[in-house]
Amino acid sequence: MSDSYIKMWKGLGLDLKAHDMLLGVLGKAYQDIYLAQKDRPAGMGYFDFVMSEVHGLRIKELLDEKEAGRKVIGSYCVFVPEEIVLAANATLVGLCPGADFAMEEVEKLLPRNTCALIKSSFGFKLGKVCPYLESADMIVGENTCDGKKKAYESLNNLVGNLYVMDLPQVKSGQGRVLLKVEYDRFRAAVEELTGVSITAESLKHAIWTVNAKRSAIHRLSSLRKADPTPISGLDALLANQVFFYDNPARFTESVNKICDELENRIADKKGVSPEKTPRMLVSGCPMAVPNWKLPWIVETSGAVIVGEESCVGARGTRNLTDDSGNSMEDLMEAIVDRYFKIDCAIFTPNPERLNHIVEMYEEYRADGVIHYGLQFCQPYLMEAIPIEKALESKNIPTLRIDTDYSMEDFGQLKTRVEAFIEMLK
Ligand code: BJ8
Repeated sequence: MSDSYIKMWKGLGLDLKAHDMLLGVLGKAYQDIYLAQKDRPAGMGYFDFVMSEVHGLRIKELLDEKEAGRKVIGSYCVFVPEEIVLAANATLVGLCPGADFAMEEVEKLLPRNTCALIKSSFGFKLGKVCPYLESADMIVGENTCDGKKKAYESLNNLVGNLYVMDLPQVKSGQGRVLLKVEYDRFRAAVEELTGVSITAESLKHAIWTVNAKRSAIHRLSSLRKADPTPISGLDALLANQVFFYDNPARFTESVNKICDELENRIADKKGVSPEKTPRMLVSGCPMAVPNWKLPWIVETSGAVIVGEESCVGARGTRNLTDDSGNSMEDLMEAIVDRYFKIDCAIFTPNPERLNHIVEMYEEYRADGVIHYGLQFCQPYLMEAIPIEKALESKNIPTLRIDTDYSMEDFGQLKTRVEAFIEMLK
């Protein structure tokens, strides 16, 4: 590791020993899970590079931006509108981690039966191993599930810059009004933080930038409908994960470049697995870096993942924002319209999500659905049961999995996934 990175991490207050350990585990997992795959598109080289520098070069870029006066805002949820952040000349980064860390310390602050996503967010703070969190000028929490809502009260004691966004739980007229009020309040808070007044022009420009990023991901997703599929689910998931960290314009360009390559692969009938390999749709809780356990199991058990109905996937990127308005009010309304469509399980009732799962199952020509729920995640685990029933009534084979970030259930999960795939053949 270069001396300048060590200095940089020290400056951010990271625990160098713990951080080294984390990078060691991450590097090994990446090697075993990602680099061991065969026939990867050459364009994935960019994402391999990004991952190898995820705590290095990208952090240096953020710190350079900060030095030049730009602010960094961290978020834990796809309800935080990147458009507003970019319009104020700030950068948005995702903060959700996908690995357990400092669990003993975490369980002094949170009950054991808290989902792994929330626990790991605390673990990365308490263990002092997340340079994104430590670089952020503002950390945005959101009132989504009860776990997050209450956890932010405790997080507030650990960080000095938490901003909490309230969110509706019902898709009603009043719910939409609340979202609009909260997005206006957020806009004002971002303006205050950055000292930049957002204009209709800067907001419109930011909408274009984020739409371009989402369109590139839509293009990538759509190419996965081909059989044989030209890219593994693991690699497509990685692109969806990097979505939350990378410079938006560079990300868009890199994804589009991969798509050019995938189009050629499809024309040549070249896939990552043979034609007629069982195709899976994964639906449920978001998978943050380096949570690759389930896709790794699926894709080393004779199937390929063709879509993610997840916030790190289609749920997070599905809709574009209407950019036709020319006033601040019209553009803010368009942003509210776009985000209000997100079908997170915190909403009640939430029928859109089931419709989207069925739609994706058909469009991506999947053979089965794996519902992925994190243990103790009430919204998704509660929804999983009626979803499984509804899918089965439509003759859509479904496997319901509850798991966490540990590797303890790896063997048991693999046996269940293999049996499911066998049944689909
Ligand atoms: S919009 S899915 S990113 S809230 S896994 S912390 S729900 S107990 S992550 Fe999410 Fe926003 Fe919704 Fe998407 Fe709670 Fe469940 Fe834990 Fe979760």
